Amino acid sequence: KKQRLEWWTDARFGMFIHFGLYSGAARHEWVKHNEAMTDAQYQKYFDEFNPDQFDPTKWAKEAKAAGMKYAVLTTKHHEGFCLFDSKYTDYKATNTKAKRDLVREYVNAFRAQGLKVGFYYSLLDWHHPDYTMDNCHPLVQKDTSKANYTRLNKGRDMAKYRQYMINQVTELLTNYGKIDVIWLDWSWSKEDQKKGVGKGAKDWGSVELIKLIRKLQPGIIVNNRLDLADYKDGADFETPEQVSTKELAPYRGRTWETCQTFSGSWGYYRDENTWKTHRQLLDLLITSVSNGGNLILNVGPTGRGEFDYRATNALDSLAYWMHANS
Ligand code: FUL
Repeated sequence: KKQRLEWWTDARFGMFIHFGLYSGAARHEWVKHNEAMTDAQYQKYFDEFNPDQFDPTKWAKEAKAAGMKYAVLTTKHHEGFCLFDSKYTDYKATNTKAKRDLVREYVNAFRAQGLKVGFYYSLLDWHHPDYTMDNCHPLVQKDTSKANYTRLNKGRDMAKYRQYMINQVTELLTNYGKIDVIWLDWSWSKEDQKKGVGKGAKDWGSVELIKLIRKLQPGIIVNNRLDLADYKDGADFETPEQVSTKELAPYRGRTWETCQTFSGSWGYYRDENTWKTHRQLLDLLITSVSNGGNLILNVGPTGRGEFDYRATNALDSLAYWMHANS
């Protein structure tokens, strides 16, 4: 474990990229949930998905200039849409106006810039017909009564969805060469699992998944959201999300990566006005590194596939600081 983590602990700084159908909606990657949309209502974002400015070489150059050493891209977020050409679904980028396997282009572009490549893969899936509904599903909303779950979950079969995940993780870890990080997202607390409103290791088939991952990519680094606390060859690192700089000190001595956004949401949110200042971003980086952790800073490209000017400005400012100090 120590050996496989060597490059990663040395790297310290990475780029998270959240890109999907929600990027076109431009108001949070949870928009389908937040606005309780049905598949039919969400379909327009698939029909209009057309990232004509998608150029991962540009992204990779900005990441590299800012001092980032690796990246993690959402191959599938909670909405269920796949940026890669999966054999197991039609809900994928190759079937949109993009007509391309965007994951392949990302992998090639980032590798060519000398950056390590990672995949985010959502365990939650708000599109798959066999995914059973839980308290985060767009269609559940406030009615978390047993009767509502029973009604909504009629005919859904998590065993089939587990097989779907196995198939897709196999594709991702077989068809794109060496993958350096896999970021699986996420499991509920033990209390929510006990109450029957949230999912964990049993629902995901986590032990089977991790065994498969380790078999397909022996050097890969895995985050800790599979609910594998009881399994010894489980997670490699902890993932404190959007915590303040004050909350990082207790992580000293552990293996961790704090994930952070520019403005609050992960997917592009055009009208969010809570962007961190460049000084705050620098503080986050310095505090993370000085407490012995990594920082993975997120960019949510626009629906057209570009970085928003505010993101580019922030990365430029980090690049300037890196240039002056390293
Ligand atoms: C969370 C997700 O629900 C967010 O949308 C985002 O992907 C973040 C990194 O993890 O749990």
